[in-house]
Amino acid sequence: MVEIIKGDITKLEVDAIVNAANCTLLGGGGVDGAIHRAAGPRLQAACAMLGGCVTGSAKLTQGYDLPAHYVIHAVGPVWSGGGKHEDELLASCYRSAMQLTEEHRINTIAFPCISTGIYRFPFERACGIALSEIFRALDEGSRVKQVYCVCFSDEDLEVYQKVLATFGQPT
Ligand code: AR6
Repeated sequence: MVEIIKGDITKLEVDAIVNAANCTLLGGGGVDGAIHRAAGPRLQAACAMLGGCVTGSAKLTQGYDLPAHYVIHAVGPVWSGGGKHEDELLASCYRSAMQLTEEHRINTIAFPCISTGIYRFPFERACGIALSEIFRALDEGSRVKQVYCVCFSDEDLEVYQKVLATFGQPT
């Protein structure tokens, strides 16, 4: 089941939340900053051991002080017009995150809208890519039972739900 919800991803009681991180994995602004603040300093210490992460990929840590058990740190592309493989790199983030759910027995997962804030990826386009990859993983027999796509504003929620409706699943 895929649900689009509005809220603060750091509050969700799920097996894993996904972070919109950068290549250093050492924290930043936006949802990354919020996740690091809520998880406490042990998250930064764990991230420092990971040696960074390439764009389009993802790495996993514990959730520490978060209600979520794990954080999957995914590095989305910076939008620079669409000619630098941004679509493929964003899709690859979602695929990498869904792959980690298989390896770590994750049944419930929440994604923020990766790359659509500081990295400026066009929002509606990002929603379509996210849902394509999420539904592909579910169709291929993923163990995940529940996926939340978390929006931070009413406007984003409305757009994301409109895109979900085009995938044939009721909102
Ligand atoms: N819960 C859910 N969504 C949120 C939250 C929250 N607490 N806070 C922000 N968003 P961004 P990016 C939404 O900028 O574009 C960092 O510095 C926000 O409205 O967090 O991938 C990293 O270290 C937007 O829709 O991530 C990188 O350097 C979405 O989360 C860079 O920003 C993603 O916005 C990554 O940029």
